[in-house]
Amino acid sequence: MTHRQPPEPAKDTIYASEHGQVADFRFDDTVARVFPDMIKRSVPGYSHIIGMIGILAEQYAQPNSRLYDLGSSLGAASLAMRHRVHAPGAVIVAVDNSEAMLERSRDFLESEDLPTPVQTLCADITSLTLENASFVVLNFTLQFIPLEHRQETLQRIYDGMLHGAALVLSEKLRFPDPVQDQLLIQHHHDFKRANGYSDLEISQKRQAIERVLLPETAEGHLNRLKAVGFSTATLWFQSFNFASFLAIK
Ligand code: GEK
Repeated sequence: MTHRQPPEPAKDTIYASEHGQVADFRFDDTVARVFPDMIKRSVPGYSHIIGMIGILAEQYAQPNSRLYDLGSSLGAASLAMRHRVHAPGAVIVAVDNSEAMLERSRDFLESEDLPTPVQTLCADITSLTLENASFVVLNFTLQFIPLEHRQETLQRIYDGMLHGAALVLSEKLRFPDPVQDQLLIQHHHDFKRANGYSDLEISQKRQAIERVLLPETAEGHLNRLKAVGFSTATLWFQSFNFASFLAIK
C-alpha cells in the first residue's frame, strides 16, 4: 500500500518581521504550514504531553469505543494514540474547525499503516455531540473557546463519555497572584527566546493571541471539571504556565 508523505516541517517566521497592526491569531494555512515548529518552540512540555497522551490512551481505550482528539491541529495527539491503542474495534476521531489544519493533518495521519483507524472531522467542538467515548483529548484547545461556552462544551463532552472514560485537558494557565503570574510568563518568554524567537516575535505573537487565547486558573479548571460531573480531576503536569489535567468519569 502507498502512503502520503508528511510534508517537510517549515520554520515559524510569521512574526519575525514588523507587522505594524498585529491582526488576531487565526489557524489558517500560513499557521498550518509551520505548526509543528511553532508549537514545539512555544509550549514547554508539549512533546512530553503528546507522549503521555499515547500512554494514557492505551490504558483507557475500551473495545469498540471512540477516542476523540478535539482541536486536533496536525494530528500529533491522534498519532500518539494510534501508535499505542490496540483495543479491538476502537476508532480515533480527530476534530478541528480549521480545514487548513485538517487537510495537512491527513498527510501525517495517513503516512503510517497502523491498525486503529483515524477519522477526521471538520466541526466546531462547541456544538459537537460525542458518542461512546472512552478517551477524550483537549490538548490546548479549550483555551480558544469563548469563556461563556466552556462549561456547556465540557458538559457535552462528559455526556458522551462512557463510565470510567478519561479526559486529558491541557491549557495555558493564569495565576491569581500577579507576582507568580508575571514570573511564569517571564520564564515562558525565556523558554521561547532559548528556542530562537526574538523579542519582536514574542511581543507580536503575544499581541496576536491575547484576544483569542483566554487562560484561566488551575482552580477554575478543576472546579469546572467537577461541576460537569467528573468523579476525579487532577493536575498531572505543569511546566511554567502550561499544564495538563486528567479527569475520570
Ligand atoms: C496538538 N491539540 O497538537 N472547534 C474545533 N477546533 C477548534 C476550535 C473549535 N471551536 N477552536 C479552535 N480549534 C493540538 C494543538 S492548537 C493549540 C491544538 C495552539 C482548533 C484550532 O483550529 C487549532 O487547530 C487547535 O484548536 C488549537 O496537540 O495552537 O496553541
